[in-house]
Amino acid sequence: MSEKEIPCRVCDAKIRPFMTFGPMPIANGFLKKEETPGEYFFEMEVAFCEACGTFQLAEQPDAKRMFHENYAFFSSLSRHMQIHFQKYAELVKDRVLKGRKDPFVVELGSNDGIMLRHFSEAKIRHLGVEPSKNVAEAARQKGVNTISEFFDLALAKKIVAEHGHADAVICANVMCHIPDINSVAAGMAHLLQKDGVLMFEDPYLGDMFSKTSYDQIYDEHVFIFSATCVGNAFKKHGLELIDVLPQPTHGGSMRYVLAPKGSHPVSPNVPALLEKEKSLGLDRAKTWEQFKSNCEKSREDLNALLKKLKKDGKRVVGYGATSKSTTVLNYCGIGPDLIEFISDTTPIKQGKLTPGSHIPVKPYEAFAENHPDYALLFAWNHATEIFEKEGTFTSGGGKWITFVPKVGIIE
Ligand code: JHZ
Ligand code: SAH
Ligand code: ZN
Repeated sequence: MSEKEIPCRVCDAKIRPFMTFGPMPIANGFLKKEETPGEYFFEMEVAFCEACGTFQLAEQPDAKRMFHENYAFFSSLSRHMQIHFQKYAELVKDRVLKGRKDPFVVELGSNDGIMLRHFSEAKIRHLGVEPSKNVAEAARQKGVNTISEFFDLALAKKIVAEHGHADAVICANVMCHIPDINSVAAGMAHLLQKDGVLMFEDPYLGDMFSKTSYDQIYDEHVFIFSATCVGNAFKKHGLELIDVLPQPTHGGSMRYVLAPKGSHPVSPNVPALLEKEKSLGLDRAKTWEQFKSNCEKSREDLNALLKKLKKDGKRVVGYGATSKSTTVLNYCGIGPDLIEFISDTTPIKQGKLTPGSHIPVKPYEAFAENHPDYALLFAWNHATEIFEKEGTFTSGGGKWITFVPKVGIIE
């Protein structure tokens, strides 16, 4: 336990970091060789607040260092995620918008328009709030109305003044990125109609614990949420958790449905999940001590496996230069001596080095045209989609290495 005391970002209780992952660069800060001398690092410590059940980073780099005109994550590159967001949009239309006159939908972190395009195509009034200008522009190209701003209470007021209140506010993998959750929750309460609905999904704390998927923790993810913490954080602002819907995406996520208190019935799923989180001890500091030792074991095992393969003269490359891999590589101290390169389909990442660990990122062809002996699956959350298309790698004798839930070679 660190000496340092910090205020909990949700409830202001005094808490202490229980673990550090060491100095970390910007997870999506892929860089050229000549940029490596000035590379930015912060100490990535995590803390857990027992008073409100919130898992959080002690320090997060400034938002503008992470989200800008060269943001490296484009949502639409995964075919399975395209289908996921089409279904999410259908659910919002059916469950929230049906029967409403000229409804208005706002999405935060709308990225390249992967979800909002389904509202745009259906001619539904919509607005994307997307501060990273390059991905916002990709969304506009798809006909998605987008403003490049960071959402907070002040922006919520501006949106209401210009467009009126929203029937639905939707988000995916963005709520857990915004440090001032009280400003966001107050902004949501202001933005929503009296009977409006807020839906958001993020990687789920229960999955991170059970799978030791510590790679969900990086600069952008200032929170790893549970229903306990979300319920507490939004209650103060008059919003009530009315449903929780587990999702298989991003290694196990939870979709939270909230609404102004008393405006909608509360599903029995909510008390059931709150009870389950208690029985699993997700709200206790002791659990996070266990998580810490699970992370240390995972780090030892991954290093041992990669060092053995190197000694045996095997070629190992990485598959998917994910944000998550920045945590794995820097926490485990793995560099280009153990991993030859990482293959990734994102043009803006290619030809650059991975943050901190400085492993070259190469286009997919570098993998496909010269299969290695082993591929370390950094994009493990997309395993189904990837295995579907990489049959020739395994049929040719190639093997996958994973580290979630345990380090090992997939036989
Ligand atoms: P992927 C990002 O996380 C960052 P990351 C962010 N913080 C977040 O929460 C989630 O997204 C939503 C490549 N790829 O989805 C594309 C292939 O090369 O796991 C991507 O660079 N071949 C906002 O970065 C990366 O892998 C493929 O076949 O951890 C996947 O990144 C596929 C499917 C992907 O998100
Ligand atoms: N929803 C997409 C994109 C997630 S990436 C998906 O699930 O695939 C997270 C996005 O949130 C980034 O594009 C980032 O620019 C955006 N973001 C970060 N801070 C934000 C804020 N304060 N308000 C709105 N969007 C934000
Ligand atoms: Zn707290």
